[in-house]
Amino acid sequence: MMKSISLTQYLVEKQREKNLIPAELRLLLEVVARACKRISIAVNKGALADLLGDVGIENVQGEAVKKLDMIANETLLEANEWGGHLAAMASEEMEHAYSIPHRYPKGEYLLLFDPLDGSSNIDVNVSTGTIFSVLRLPEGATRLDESVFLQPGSRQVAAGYAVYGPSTILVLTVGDGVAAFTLDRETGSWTLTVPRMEIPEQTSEYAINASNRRHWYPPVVRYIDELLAGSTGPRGKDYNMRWVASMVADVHRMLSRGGVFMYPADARDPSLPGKLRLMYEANPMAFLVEQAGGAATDGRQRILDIEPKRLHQRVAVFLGSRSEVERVTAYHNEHRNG
Ligand code: AHM
Ligand code: MG
Repeated sequence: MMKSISLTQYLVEKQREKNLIPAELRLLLEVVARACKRISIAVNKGALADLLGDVGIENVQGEAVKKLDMIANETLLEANEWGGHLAAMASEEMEHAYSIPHRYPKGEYLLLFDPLDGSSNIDVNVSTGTIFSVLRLPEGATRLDESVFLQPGSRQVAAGYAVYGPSTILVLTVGDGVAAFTLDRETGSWTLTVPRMEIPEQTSEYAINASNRRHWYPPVVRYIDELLAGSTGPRGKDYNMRWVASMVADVHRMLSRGGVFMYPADARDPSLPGKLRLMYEANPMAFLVEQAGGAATDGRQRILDIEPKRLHQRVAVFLGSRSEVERVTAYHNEHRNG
């Protein structure tokens, strides 16, 4: 039988081989993984522990907060505030950055997260997940406010997600490929199950919420219509569509067997450049996807090159198999250039 490798062993070895994970970063990643384990247990208990349904308030995005959204957020904050590895945290569920309480030492990293992504799936027993992104505190930063987080995604030192599905799986990059760890509920440990995830360059599967079609801009309509035309259209082959409405689950499928995931900007509210949030949804997913050999753009430029202006800013997202992302991005550029 093959010897199993734990998350801790993987992190220690990555440090030994490539000097990529200093002790503070390892502590941070292990604490995040431990918090995800707790969240997984809560998601799993669901109605048995009266954990389904809304809290009765709206978050900064104007969305109803679910009980599990709040529990996941508090779990991540509590787990991470005392270790001395972080300078501050930011979350989809909190309007402002969270400073580490004065009673604890501060470290040099910043943690951003979407504590429970895909919240609309909580009450219907469909996969949800936690997405996280790790940045360094900029040198010379004096105030630990929102501004310290406003760094392009290319500066992330680590990113990942946990998907709470039939298995709980943690997918992680520290900038040297993407690895997946499955939670062994009997031993409580994260076990390396996919040492290197790779997205095939070609695909015949895509993910988009097609109910928004009437709001899409022309490049998206053009691209999707070509996929729908299948073997009788310009692409000359049939495509399959899947939409879980949990970005973690859709991206996990894509990292596992290829595909292209899209949440474009649309005409519903022209002031919003898409639905997904740059700092704790698009950036960490773009980092993972690029590390797995795929591509990620907003229809114009590489997501990881975007200079963020606000903590909760939204962005259009096209990510996955390189050839498809390049094509849909080219359609946007052609449209812009008339
Ligand atoms: P959330 O962070 O509030 O859960 O919203 C993000 C989710 C993504 O996981 C998913 O891809 C998308 O919203 C689904 O949107 P829609 O409801 O339009 O299908
Ligand atoms: Mg989300």
